[in-house]
Amino acid sequence: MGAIHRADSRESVVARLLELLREAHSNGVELVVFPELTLTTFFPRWWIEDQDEIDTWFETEMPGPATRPLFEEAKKLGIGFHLGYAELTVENGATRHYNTAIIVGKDGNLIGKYRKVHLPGHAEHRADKPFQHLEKRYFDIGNLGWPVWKGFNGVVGMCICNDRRWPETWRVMGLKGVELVVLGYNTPDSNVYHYEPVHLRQFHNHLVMQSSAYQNGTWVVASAKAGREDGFGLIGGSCIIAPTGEMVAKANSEDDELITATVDYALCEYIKEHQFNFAAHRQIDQYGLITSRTGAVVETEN
Ligand code: ING
Repeated sequence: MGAIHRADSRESVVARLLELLREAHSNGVELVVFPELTLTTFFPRWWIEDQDEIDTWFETEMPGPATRPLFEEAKKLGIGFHLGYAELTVENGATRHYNTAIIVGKDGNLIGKYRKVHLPGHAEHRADKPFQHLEKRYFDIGNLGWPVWKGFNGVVGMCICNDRRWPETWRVMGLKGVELVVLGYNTPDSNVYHYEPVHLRQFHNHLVMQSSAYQNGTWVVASAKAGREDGFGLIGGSCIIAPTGEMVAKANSEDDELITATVDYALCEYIKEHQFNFAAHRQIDQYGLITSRTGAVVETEN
C-alpha cells in the first residue's frame, strides 16, 4: 500500500484495498496480505495528548461499518486476506489498545488474530524530533503469543513489523511447524534518533526476513505501507521470500502495488528436514539465557 494521509478516511482506504483484492483475484491469488495498521496513517508518528483523540485511530469492531465491504467482497470472490489494524477492546473490565492483525479465510470466517509483541520507539514526547514513534505510548504489549493455524493448505502464522527483527518471534513459530508467515510493516525511511545511512533501512528489512525464513524453513509474505504520508517517508520493499531465504517477488514502487508468488510448501520440508532439523540439532539445555535474561550483561570468562 502507498501512503495514507492523516486526513484520509477509512472508506477511501477500503476502496483502495478492494481494488487490490479484485486485481489479486483476477490473478488467481488465494491469500492477500495487507500491511500493518492498513486502515489509517501511521499515527504513532504524531504526539496526541487526548486519549479520546488517540482512540479515533482504533477499531472497536472488526469488521466495522467501514471494513464490512472488504469482508463481503473477499467472501464473494472466495479469497482470503490478512489485515493489520489498531484494536480497541475491553478485557476483564480493562480497556486495551493493541497493534493487531487478522487472517480471514476464503469463506469469510476469521482464522486467527495476532497482537504485536515487540513495540519499538518510545512513550514520551520527543518534541525536539521532526516525528515521533509512539507505539509504546499508544499500544499495549500483545498477549496472544505467536499462534499458528492450519490454513491455505499449510500452517500459517503472523507477526507485525518490529517483531520481524527479533529471532525469537520466528523461532517460536518455527517450533510450532509454521510454513507461511504473513506480516505487515510501516518502517520510517529515516532513523530520527541517530545517524543511519539510508541504504541500511531496506537492507535490514530484507536481511531479517530472509535469514528468518531460511533458519525456520518458512515462506514469508511481507507487505509494506510505503510512500510519503503527510511528508513523512515509509520504506517499501514488500516481498515474498522462500524457505531457502531467496526473494521470489519484490515490489518496486511506493504505491498500491500487487506482487504475487506461488507458495510451494515442499520447499519448507527440504529445509526443516535437513539444515534446520530442530529435533536433530538443537541443544536447548545450552540456551537458557535466551529466556531467562532480558538485557545483555557483560559476563566474560576472563
Ligand atoms: N516500525 C519500525 C520497524 O521495526 C524500526 C521501527 C525501524 C525499528 C528501524 C528499528 C529500526 O520496522 C515499526 N512500526 O515497528
